[in-house]
Amino acid sequence: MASAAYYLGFDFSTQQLKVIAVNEHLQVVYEDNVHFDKDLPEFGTQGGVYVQSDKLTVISPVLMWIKALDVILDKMKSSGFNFSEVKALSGAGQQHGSVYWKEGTRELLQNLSAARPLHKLLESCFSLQDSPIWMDSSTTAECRYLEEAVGGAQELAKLTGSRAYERFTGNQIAKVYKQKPEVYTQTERISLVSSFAASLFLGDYAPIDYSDGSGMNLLHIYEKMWSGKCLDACAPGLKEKLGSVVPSSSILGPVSTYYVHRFGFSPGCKVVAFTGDNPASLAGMRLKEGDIAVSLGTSDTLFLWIQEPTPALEGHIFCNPVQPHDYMALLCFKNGSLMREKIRDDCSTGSWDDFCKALRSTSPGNNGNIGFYFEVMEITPQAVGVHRFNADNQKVSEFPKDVEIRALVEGQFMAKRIHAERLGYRIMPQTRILATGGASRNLDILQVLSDVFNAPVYTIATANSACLGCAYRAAHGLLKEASASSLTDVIKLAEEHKLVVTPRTGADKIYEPLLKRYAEFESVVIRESN
Ligand code: 5FX
Repeated sequence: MASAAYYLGFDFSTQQLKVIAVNEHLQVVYEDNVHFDKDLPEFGTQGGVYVQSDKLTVISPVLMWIKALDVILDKMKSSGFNFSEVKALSGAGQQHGSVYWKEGTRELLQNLSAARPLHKLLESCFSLQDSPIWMDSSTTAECRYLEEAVGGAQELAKLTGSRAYERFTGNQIAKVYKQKPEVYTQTERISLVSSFAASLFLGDYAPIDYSDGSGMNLLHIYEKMWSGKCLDACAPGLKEKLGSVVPSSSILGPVSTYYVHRFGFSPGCKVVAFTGDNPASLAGMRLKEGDIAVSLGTSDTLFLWIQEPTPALEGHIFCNPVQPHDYMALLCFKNGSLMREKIRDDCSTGSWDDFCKALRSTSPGNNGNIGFYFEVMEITPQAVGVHRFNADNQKVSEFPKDVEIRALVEGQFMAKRIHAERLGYRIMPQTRILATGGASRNLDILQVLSDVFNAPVYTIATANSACLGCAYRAAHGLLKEASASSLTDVIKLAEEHKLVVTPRTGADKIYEPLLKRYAEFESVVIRESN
């Protein structure tokens, strides 16, 4: 019998460690997880983190992540998973978090004894036991300093893809250097959660990949090199501590002999660079050039595949994890389902059926009526409150209920299109909108999405998309060596996305002028909110 080929994807996310194995047809053959709070109660985390008393500092214990890896591999072994068939593995980590390896650890990593679990072997290898993670917002001073050092927020965005954000790693490193200089001095290597996890498999320090590296406010996203200006503004001697950066689909080397002896991995099993969870999701959702994924959840998130980005003060541009010459953008809108549910309750007595009837009984363009609905301070754009404008461009205090419902849904999607285009996104003839999340089950909402973007909408299942994306990336990393194929070629094997709606004829003519007006009113709303 021909031997199987398995590819493993790991996801070191905030609350749990997940693993997925796919076979050579990219079908999932194994899935498991270790939940930090529940399965590793000895660390006493809540939601996988410790929130400090200032409520701004949020950290996670590094050894918890390592122990979770011990536990998940033991579980796989006891369930009979055949590690010897794994041809390649890759993984994802929550973005922005940083790990501080103590002086002298590289040698230890290179000589791991297979007789002991990793968390015992690496017990005293970190100069910081608790890692700052993406939920941390304690570095406002460092952010302002960095922006000033490079000539302003827009300049920093032009270099690194984002203005300074508290959770971005450069600002976190600057805080460690300032507040704990002895820790910084003792540190031999600083990893992201992703490259830290890759290092565990590699038995050596793994380089940071371009895509996750873009979430640090340190990487020049066009030159794909650390920006000297940014490094200097954060801490001295930082370049040496960060190591090199590599394309996200690079093969880093074979798996450490630790895994060969302890779990029966093949010595030929390759470790493909790990990346951030959002870039990994882009791979898992199987986005292609020009595609856009819209996650319609509590908050709405947009993942865009962009070729020529124009970084702005809102949103993030990352190097593309799948195609190294391209980019991806991430945009977050806080008032997503929260707002849709509020208007459903106010205007259609809590019934989605009535909400949809209202969408069907009103026409695209809403006869020129436009609304902004931000129950809480929005991220994109920074604005708050409810603002309504009628066809004569006058501010009005209310709309009839069905007009209100359409104004909300059209407004939410027009904002997405406008902000996507500001980041350099262009709708192309082959563009697909991949919709996911709770509201993607509602075809009338999706019809508006399709009309506003003038593109077909497909629905996709995204449970564990980061983890699955890494199993795909592991396969791609290996196969591209042999045949120079793209991830798109590799994932042809996976199930097709389902086409659910196409734009109505003439929608583009209606929304073109409306989008212009929406953008103008948005500036008014931002001014009024501040
Ligand atoms: C992205 O910029 C984020 O901060 C989060 O989505 C984390 O990656 C979650 F893990």
